[in-house]
Amino acid sequence: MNINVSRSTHALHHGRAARDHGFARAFLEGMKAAPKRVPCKYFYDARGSALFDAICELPEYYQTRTELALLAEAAGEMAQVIGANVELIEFGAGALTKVRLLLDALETPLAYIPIDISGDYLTKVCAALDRDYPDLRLHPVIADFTRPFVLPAPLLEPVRRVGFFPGSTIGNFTREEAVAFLKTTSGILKGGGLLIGADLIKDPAVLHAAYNDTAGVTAAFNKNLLARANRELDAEFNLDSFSHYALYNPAVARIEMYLVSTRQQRVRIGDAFVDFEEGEAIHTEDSHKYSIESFRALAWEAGFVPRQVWCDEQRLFSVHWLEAD
Ligand code: AVI
Repeated sequence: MNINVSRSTHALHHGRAARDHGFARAFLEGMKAAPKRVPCKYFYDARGSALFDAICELPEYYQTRTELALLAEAAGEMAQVIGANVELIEFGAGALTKVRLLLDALETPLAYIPIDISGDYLTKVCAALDRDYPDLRLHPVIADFTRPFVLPAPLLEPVRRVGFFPGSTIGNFTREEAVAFLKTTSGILKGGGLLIGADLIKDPAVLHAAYNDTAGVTAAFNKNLLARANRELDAEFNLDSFSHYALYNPAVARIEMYLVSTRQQRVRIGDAFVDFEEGEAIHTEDSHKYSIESFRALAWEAGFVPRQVWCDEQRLFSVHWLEAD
């Protein structure tokens, strides 16, 4: 057993209770905004995470299987550019499925540091990883990686730290947030680099289908925000009186996701009441798509030197190696 879990200082002071409080505050503030909105990070309670895992299996949602195939095919090349004896840091680690492909190809990785906000889940998946990789030093960090966090001290000096950020989660950031996140990351990874997945601009019909699956899983994922408010905030949303609406906006190269009120209604949330016009929307998510060039430009702006890019034949998805000098 080689696991040493740490909670970053930030997570220690702003742990689960504060997160729930964060949801309450963000949700109520979002209901007062015009247009109404809720930050997409609040999708991921236990139910939302399970629904997202189901999305990743959908025939229309090409992203997960395409990225997994790219990693499986090119892990050897990726391991070459990453180099030997690295400390691998994964941002928003989740189920740890993709990293196994990388770990299998890397030459003597020294340590693996998955960062995730969901402590119970992270501890569980790390126990399984530890059984399969007994020689790897595992150091899970429970933290919201979009906010300041503390990394464990390096095992060896000088340390070569490499980041792993698959899944195109960067697409859920605004451009400004993405640049700010990458700037911070390039500082943490100085002397190493970042392997990052980015979904590509493509036929709008393909994008539209990926966020409007016929089984209705994405709709359930979107509506789970209201179900979560009912569960956690003593709210009374009638899920049948809101509809899932996702569209691709080519002018800004992003999927925009909304929950649209199908009628005029007043909804109680704890002691407060929120009014909806018929057709009024809550903006719940943006998922930005990039061209290979526009993603490389973003990386440059944030202080990385973009190097190798791997992408499937249909140009659906890309994985980038960005050097942090
Ligand atoms: C996590 N993220 C990259 C997903 C996306 O495609 O933007 C979240 C998602 N939203 C709807 N379907 C999947």
